[in-house]
Amino acid sequence: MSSTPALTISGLDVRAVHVPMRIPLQTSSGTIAVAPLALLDLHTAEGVTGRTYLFCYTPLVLQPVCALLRNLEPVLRGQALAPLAIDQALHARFRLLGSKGVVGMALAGIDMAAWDALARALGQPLARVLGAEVGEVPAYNSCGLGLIGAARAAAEAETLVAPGFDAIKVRLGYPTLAEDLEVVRAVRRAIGEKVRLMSDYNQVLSVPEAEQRIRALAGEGLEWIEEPCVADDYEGYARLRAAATTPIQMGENWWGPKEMAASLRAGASDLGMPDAMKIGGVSGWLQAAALAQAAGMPLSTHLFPEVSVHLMAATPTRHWLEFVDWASPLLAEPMQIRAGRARVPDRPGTGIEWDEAAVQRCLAD
Ligand code: SMN
Ligand code: MG
Repeated sequence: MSSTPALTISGLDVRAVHVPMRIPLQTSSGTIAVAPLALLDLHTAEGVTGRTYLFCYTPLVLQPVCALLRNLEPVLRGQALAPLAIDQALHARFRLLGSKGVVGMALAGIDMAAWDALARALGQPLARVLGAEVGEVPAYNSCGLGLIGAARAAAEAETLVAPGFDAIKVRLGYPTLAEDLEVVRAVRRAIGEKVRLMSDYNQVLSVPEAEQRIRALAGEGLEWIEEPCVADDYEGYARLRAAATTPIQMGENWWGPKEMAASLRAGASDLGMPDAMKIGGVSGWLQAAALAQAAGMPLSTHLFPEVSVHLMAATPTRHWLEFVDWASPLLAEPMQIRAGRARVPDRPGTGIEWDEAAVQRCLAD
């Protein structure tokens, strides 16, 4: 029997890019028209390279994330490529500062790139290395449908279902409940009864406002109502949830599995949707998937569809993959969704390869 040699990390290349979004996203906390991405290439002495990207939300944070990653390169060089051990050691190194925010983003990037390198070295898709089958997962189209008013939202909704999606997400949090209702009804008329409609408030309501709006939306057939209030008010969410008939969704702001565990203990939501970056990369996701399994909670993903499709395949309570195409312009083989389903790519690792010419065009520094 042959054995695969252990790998040793030899370097980390980090590049900052600004990728124009096909459909800019207007949320209740501002418009995102350009995706600020940090691209990671984690090299090993054996010639295998692991890749991933981080979505930095705002250009203001892109360079600090890249600078921290570059500062970590000497720490990583010479380390054995064992993602769980690296993750533990890096979190220990930042224990006094804490590992949320920029630190958490950088550590998650290293973790995702390390898992990608490991799976590539084994010649298997990441999902298979995690013990999952390489199959399909249901995906909803989350590109666009920002706060653009009823008429534009209805027209955009039609373009989002056109490629074969049977689920999409609309952003809410207009100044009035009447406008929220008008938008939901206009989108529903445009897509018909069969398409599932998720909704997202991006934390804009107070708990009393949320109670009122959630009650008013009860008959609209929404698949879920996401982040109605500030994300860390787990007690407030528990009160809302007790009064709601539509499932309450949250999780994209759980910084690590411990925050998810606290949210579950409080009974804050019916559904969970950790973000692959904020939850702590692949290593953090594995813990999140176990927590969800123990709690019987359906788990969806947030952004990063290329990595998340592997994570979903390995999640016993898998629910919906959030599809966004924000990194697609940089990828040699962008993710394809067929009939509303995302397929785990049957390639080693996550399947992320850069389109180098496109990367060069988008370089931010
Ligand atoms: C979202 C995430 C990231 C940027 C803008 C909006 C949104 C979602 O909360 O869940 O897609
Ligand atoms: Mg959201």
